[in-house]
Amino acid sequence: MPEDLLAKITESVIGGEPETVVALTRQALEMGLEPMEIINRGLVPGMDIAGEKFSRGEFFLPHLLIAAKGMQNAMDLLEPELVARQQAISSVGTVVIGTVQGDIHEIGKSLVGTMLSANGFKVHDLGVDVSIENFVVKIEETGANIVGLSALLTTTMVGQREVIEALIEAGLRDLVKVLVGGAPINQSWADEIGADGYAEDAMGAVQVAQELLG
Ligand code: B12
Repeated sequence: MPEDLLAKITESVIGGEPETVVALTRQALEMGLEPMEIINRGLVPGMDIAGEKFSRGEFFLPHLLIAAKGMQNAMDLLEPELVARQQAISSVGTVVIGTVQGDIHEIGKSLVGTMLSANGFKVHDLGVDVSIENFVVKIEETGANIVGLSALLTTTMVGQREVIEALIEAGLRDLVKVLVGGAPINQSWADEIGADGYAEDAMGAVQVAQELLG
C-alpha cells in the first residue's frame, strides 16, 4: 500500500536510517508513486517531525543531521526523476539561488532549484551560507532575472533584506526579481523587506517565478 510505504519513509527519516530511506524511496518509485508525492508525503513530514522533536529537546543536532542525510540521499535518487518528468521548455529565465549568510540549511533551497530547473529555468545554485557580495556578483555575471533567497532561521532571515539593500546599492534592483522562502518566511515578511515574491514550497516557487516573468 502506498500509504504504508510513505509512512515507513517518514519513520525511517525520523529514525535516522538513511539507507532504509533510500531503499524505501526506490521501492516507492518502482510502485509508480510520483517523486513530489514521495517528497511531500514521505520525506518532508519526517523532517518536520525531527524538527519538532528537536525544539522539544527530544532530539539533538546529530539526530537532525542524520535525518537530513536520509532526505538528501533520497533526493539524489529523486532529482533526476523530477527533471525527467517535466518537459524542459527552452530557458524561461535565469535564476541565481542560495541560502543566505550564516545559514547552512540546504535541502529546501536545493529542491526549489531542482524544480525551477525542471521547469525550464537556468539555475545557478550558489549553495549555503552565501555572502551578500556573492549574490550580487553572480547576478551581475549571469544577468539573472530572478534571485531566490532561502533562510531557515529567524536569526538569518534578515539576510534576505540585506541582499535586497545591496542590490539597490549596486543599481541592480530593477533588473532582478527577488523571490524569498524558507520555513520562517511568509508573505508579510516578503512585503516588509520589499521582495517581489514569496512561496511556501518548491511547486509554489515555480508558479511565482513564472508569474514574476509574466
Ligand atoms: C535538517 C535541519 C537541519 C540540518 C540541515 C542539514 C542540511 N544539509 O540542510 C542541520 C542539522 C545542519 C541543522 C542545523 C541547525 N538548525 Co536546523 N533544521 C533542520 C530541519 C529539521 C529540517 C529542514 C529541512 O530540510 N526541511 C525540509 C525542506 C524540504 O523544507 P524547507 O527547508 O522548509 O524548504 C521548503 C520551503 O521552506 C521552501 N523554501 C525553502 N527555501 C526557499 C527559497 C525560496 C526562494 C522559495 C521560494 C522557497 C523556499 O520550499 C522548500 C521546499 O518545499 C528544520 C525543521 C523544519 N521542519 O524546518 C530545523 C530548523 C530549521 N533548524 C533549527 C535550528 C535552531 C538549527 C540550529 C541553530 C541548531 C543548533 N543549535 O546549532 C542549526 C543552525 C545551523 C546554521 N547555521 O544554519 C530550527 C530553527 C528555529 C528558528 N525559528 O530559527 C528548526 C526550525 C528546528 C526547530 N523546530 O527548532 N538543521
